Amino acid sequence: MSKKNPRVAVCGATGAVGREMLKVLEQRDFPCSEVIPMASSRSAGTRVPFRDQELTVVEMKEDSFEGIDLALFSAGGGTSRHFAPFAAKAGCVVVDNSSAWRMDPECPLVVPEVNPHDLDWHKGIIANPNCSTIQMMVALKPIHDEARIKRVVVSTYQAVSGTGQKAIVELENQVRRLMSGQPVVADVYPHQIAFNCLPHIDVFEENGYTKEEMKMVNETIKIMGDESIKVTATCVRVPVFYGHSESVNIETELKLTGDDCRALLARSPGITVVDYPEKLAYPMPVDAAGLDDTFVGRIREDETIENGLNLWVVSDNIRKGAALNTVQIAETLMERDLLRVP
Ligand code: 25A
Ligand code: L14
Repeated sequence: MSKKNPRVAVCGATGAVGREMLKVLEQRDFPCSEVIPMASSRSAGTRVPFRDQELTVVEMKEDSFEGIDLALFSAGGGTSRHFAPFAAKAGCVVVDNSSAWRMDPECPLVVPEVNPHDLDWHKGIIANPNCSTIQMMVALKPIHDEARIKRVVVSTYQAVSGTGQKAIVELENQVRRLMSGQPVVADVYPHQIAFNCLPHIDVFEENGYTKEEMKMVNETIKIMGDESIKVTATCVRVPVFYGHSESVNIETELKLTGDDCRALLARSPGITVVDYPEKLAYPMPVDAAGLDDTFVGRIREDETIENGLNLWVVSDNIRKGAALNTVQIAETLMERDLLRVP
């Protein structure tokens, strides 16, 4: 890479994740010579805050990527499938938040704490995993290295911000209407989300699981680079604004006591252990919102099997689950001198 700082495009800059990307680039003082916010024609001309200025959003087009070194995408799967190849063709490295490229064998799927080495073989498009998968990988990788995970049973409690800005507004509006005795309006979700739980995230597949559940199954295997790990998931939308929570039950080959696990996770990157039941201290989404780490607590041995553990894992889905992980991938590319399309 040339020694000059890269020009960076944020594609989908007006969305919940895109706005957070701008914030994370600013907070981490990401070395860039320029930031160009892009979105659909609907939002071209709107202004987004960055550092002490406001940047004007430009419409993303096929030829928008000339002279841009790095594009951080969060504009939905269809948009990404269409535009990312144009960017890569123009020599711009893409880090994409959507599900479009995750299972493509040509595209690394990366959590920097877990598999940074997979960036070495990128061909221009790198995928950022699903938010629920990312935080589970951060928590499980140290355990897998130490005791080999055989099977994972996970249930998620996912915030509405995962669906984007429009879902945040829908939950706010439903709460307001219900508290003033008016009937709810549901546009984004198929049912009322305020004061409710929906065991349904993304679309249903033929096997009866949702696409979100199958992402956790398939992405885990790709990120861990281990086809022997069995994962089964139930993904649930809950009326929380920011922060996904997960109840994770694991079975390991080797014995790891609760104390071993607590000590192991406490010294692992990107994790804060919050596990003081006597003080009623455990991870919660309202505490994790706006923070970078993955928080793990309620660590207990599963007494029904020989080598098993239960964990409660919480992280901000818009930060570690999306914008932060994307920027960390970009930072790792720079560190490894990989910011170029081979
Ligand atoms: O297909 P997938 O992978 O499953 O992804 C589907 C959705 O998931 C979100 C993302 O929502 C995406 O739309 N998402 C993706 N990865 C995620 C992850 N890892 C993830 N969520 C969590 N974790 P989003 O809200 O973050 O981003 C939407 C952005 O995409 C832009 N976009 C859509 N089509 C586009 C396009 N950009 C370029 N070309 C296209 N063809 C979209 O642009 C948005 O920036 P937009 O400006 O048209 O925004 C649509 C309308 O949204 C409203 N709005 C946006 N932000 C705000 C807002 N209103 C109020 N306040 C805001 N802050 C506006 O009304 C605008 O018109
Ligand atoms: O990244 O919470 O695959 O609605 C799909 C569903 C992002 C979040 C993905 C949600 C997502 C999402």
